Amino acid sequence: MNLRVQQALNDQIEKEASSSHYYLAMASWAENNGLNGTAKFMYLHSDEERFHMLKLIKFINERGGEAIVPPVTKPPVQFDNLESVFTKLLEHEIRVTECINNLVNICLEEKDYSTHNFLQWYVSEQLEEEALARTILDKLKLISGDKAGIYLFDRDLDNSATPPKV
Ligand code: OFO
Repeated sequence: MNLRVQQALNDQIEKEASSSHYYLAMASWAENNGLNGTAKFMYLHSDEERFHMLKLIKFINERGGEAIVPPVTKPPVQFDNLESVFTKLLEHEIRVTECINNLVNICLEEKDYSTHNFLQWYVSEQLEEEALARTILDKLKLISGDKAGIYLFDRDLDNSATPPKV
């Protein structure tokens, strides 16, 4: 496969692995702070990012390229509060969207239309993830640190979290 595209896809594998680890750290923090609904949401989100990584690995290898499994960097252990967790999640997703857009652009420059087509799934996924993060953050801003509100918010997340799409 085109080596520039392969390198860019391998870079994206690293981003998806880091995302999975980042959300795993958020899940663990939430679990340790009595926020079981948030923990469930983040564990599932972490699984989803791992699935995004696997999908890239398989795509590269199936096309005769060489996927590289990256080392993972240590994510934070502590977060200030729930609003800060979801603010970081949204900021992270916005950065990932920029990376996906850049990747799509490389495919166009290299005239690799099948990888371009494959990446459209990621383009839609990023739109959904950003929208979800914004909706959750809007709710947290309404609650504004109110303890009863946080209890109900966390319970709602517990009821709404669903396993990743595969
Ligand atoms: Fe992989 O979708 Fe979020 O980062």
